Amino acid sequence: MQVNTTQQQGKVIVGLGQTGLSYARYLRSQNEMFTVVDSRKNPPGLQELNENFPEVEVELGDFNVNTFLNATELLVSPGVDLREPVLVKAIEQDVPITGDINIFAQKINSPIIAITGSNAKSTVVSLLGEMALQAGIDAVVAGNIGKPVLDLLNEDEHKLYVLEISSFQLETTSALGAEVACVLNVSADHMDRYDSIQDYHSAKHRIFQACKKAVINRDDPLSNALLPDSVKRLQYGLGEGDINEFGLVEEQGETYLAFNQQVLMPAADVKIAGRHNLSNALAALAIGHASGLNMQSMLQTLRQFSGLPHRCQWVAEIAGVNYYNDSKGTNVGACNAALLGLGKVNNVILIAGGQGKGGDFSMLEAALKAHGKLLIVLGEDADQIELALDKIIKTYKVGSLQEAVMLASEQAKTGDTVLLSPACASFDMFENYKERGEEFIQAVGALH
Ligand code: UMA
Ligand code: ADP
Repeated sequence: MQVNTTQQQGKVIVGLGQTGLSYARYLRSQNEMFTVVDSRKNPPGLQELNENFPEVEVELGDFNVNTFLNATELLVSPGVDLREPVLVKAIEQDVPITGDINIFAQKINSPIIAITGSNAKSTVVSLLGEMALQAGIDAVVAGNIGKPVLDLLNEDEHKLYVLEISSFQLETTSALGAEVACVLNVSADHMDRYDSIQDYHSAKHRIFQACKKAVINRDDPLSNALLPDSVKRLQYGLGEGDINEFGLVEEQGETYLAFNQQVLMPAADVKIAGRHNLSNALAALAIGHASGLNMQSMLQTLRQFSGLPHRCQWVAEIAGVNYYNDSKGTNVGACNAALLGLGKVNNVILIAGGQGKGGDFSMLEAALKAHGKLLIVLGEDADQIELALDKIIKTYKVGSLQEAVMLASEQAKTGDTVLLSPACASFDMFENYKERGEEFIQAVGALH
């Protein structure tokens, strides 16, 4: 009798990057049979898969619809769009689809702090990870920040999981059940992946499914969750706030972080710079408080945490000009926050550009009018940025980051700030945002 091999394939891993490899390790630990598919001919995880799982069948190139329809379950990587025709067909035919966060949440018993948002996710989850450690709690940070969550299942169960979760990961998550969930903010990003901002917003709000407590950013109505009364809510924002809320208060000319309108610590003692980072500090305090973290440990962390590289990272002062690397500013909202957070009156030379992901660059008009001195654009969507903004600010187009830094240094005067905050993804010219940031740092170093 001829065996129909497609019916034997069991689970199918879609995408062979970091998540795909973590699915493979997980399924192996469960003694499950699986196939791996990737629409690229030479996906990043191929060598590792071949070395560690030589017997596993791998299908590369155009997705084969039969593989998808015959799967007992599809384990989808976040980079793969659920609007892919083969996935649409599989969903229509009720083939079960899941993602790594979904599987993880069903396997562990310890509480999860779940954080999403268009910007500030990595900063806030890192702060919370540090706060928990400072309080002596065995916590681990994972997810979109870089460590695939399923790899945590190979370790002894930790006491607390602080997860950065992207909208892509939330699309395949249906039963998170976080102890505390938060959408930090929503502004247009990944508009090449979503049909509308509403779809993007809906994906983000899946983080609240079955959560016990929700933390809401008062300053961003799109972070507000529609939840039953049984879910406790805690709010934060840059204003004073109400009873049992986190905010900022002014006393004798000084700004303080506050809870319940009572002073906690001077805002000036928060080590990470810029007003947007005060919002991030308050977010971490609110989420940490809702999770039961000790207040003194949290405040101590805010005094010590110096921020992550590539996020408004101070690089150098040369001839009275400060250079900042905000390569992780990969969308318009992030660039806007960096301009508002670091800029003084018309003293910022902004270097922007790359892959715009459908973002609306005209949203930068007000911040550039207030803080911009010059705009230098490069990369795939340079023309689009120039078209949107050259009527309000003098704009130059260049061919490389080195050229941009050189031009910026020639145009800058004492007291100015040169800011790389691209408002775009980096993949047109660089491996990733880290490589772009490193090149910027090198180019600034070469100015000495
Ligand atoms: N692939 C296909 N077909 C497609 C798209 C992708 O086959 O149409 C394949 C690619 O060929 C590649 C594999 O899928 O082989 C890559 O998978 P992936 O893009 O899901 O990336 P991973 O390596 O699994 O990394 C993912 C996250 N990447 C994305 O969401 C794009 C990482 O976030 C995350 O750190 C990692 O899982 C661990 O959880 C990165 C990211 O850019 C940092 N995230 C976006 C962001 O922050 O804006 C959401
Ligand atoms: P994410 O993980 O969501 O990308 P990061 O913490 O890595 O967030 O920060 C990415 C960029 O977002 C930073 O480089 C900065 O430009 C911007 N940013 C940081 N905090 C905020 C905020 N509260 N609101 C808007 N943008 C922010």
